[in-house]
Amino acid sequence: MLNVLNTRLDGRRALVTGASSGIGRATAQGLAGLGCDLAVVARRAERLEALRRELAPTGVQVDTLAVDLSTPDAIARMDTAGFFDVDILINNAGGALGKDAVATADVAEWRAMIDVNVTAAFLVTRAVVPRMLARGGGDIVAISSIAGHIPYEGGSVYCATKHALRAFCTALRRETAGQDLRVVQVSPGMVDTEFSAVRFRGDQTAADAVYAGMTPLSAEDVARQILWALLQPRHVNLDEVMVMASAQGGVGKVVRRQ
Ligand code: 8X3
Repeated sequence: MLNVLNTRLDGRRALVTGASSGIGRATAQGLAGLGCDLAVVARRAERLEALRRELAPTGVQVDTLAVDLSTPDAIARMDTAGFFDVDILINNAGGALGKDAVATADVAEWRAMIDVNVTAAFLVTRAVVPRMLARGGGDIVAISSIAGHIPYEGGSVYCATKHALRAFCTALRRETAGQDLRVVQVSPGMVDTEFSAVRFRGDQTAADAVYAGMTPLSAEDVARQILWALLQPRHVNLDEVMVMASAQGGVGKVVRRQ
C-alpha cells in the first residue's frame, strides 16, 4: 500500500531568505509546523520579529537577522550569526523590478535584480554547500520561476536572472550527486504575493490587474510544493517543480473569468 508522506523535520534547521513575506514567510511557517528550527533573513526587522512571535507556540528555535542581501557585508554578517550552519537552505529572496523593454529599462533596477536574484543567491549557496557536505548532506531549494524557463518581453533581466539561477542549480546538482545533497528548483507561475506590487513600483492597481478574473497561486500553494520536496525519502531528489494556477496555461496564457 502506498501511503502519502507522513514525516516531520524535527531536529533540522533551515535558512530561509526573504522570509518576511510571501513564499518565504509561508515556507518558514510550514517548516516550523513540521518541527524545523529556523534562521530567517529579510530586510524588514519588524516583520521578522512578528514572524518569530507568531511561531513561538510551535516551540522551534527561530533566529532572525535583518539584512539586505545586496549589501557587501551581508554574507559576512550571516556567517558571524551562524546562519550558514543549516540542514536546509530555502533560497527565496529576490523579485522583479519593472516590466520595461530593454531599450527603456532602468539600469539601476537591472543591477538590483542581479545583486539579489543572482549574486546573493549564489553566494549564500556557496557559503552553505561546503558545510552541508561536511555534515553529510542537506537540502538546497531555489525559488525560481517559469521565467527561468521561458523569457518574455518586458522581463529580459528578470528572466535572465532566473535562467542563471536555474543553470547554477543544475550544475550544483550534477556536482553533488551521490553526496546526499539534494538540489530542488521550484518554478512558480503567477503567485499572489507582493511580487507584482514590487514589480510595478507600488502601483497596486497595476498589480491587481495581473490577477484580475483568475485565481492565482497563493504563497502557501508554493510553500506546499517546497515542503513536499523536503519530505521525500532522502534518496528522492525532486529536481524541478513547475507549478501554475490552473487558469494559467503558460507564460502569457491566462484564462480570465468574464
Ligand atoms: C513570477 C512569474 O510570469 O511573472 O516569477 O515571471 S512571472
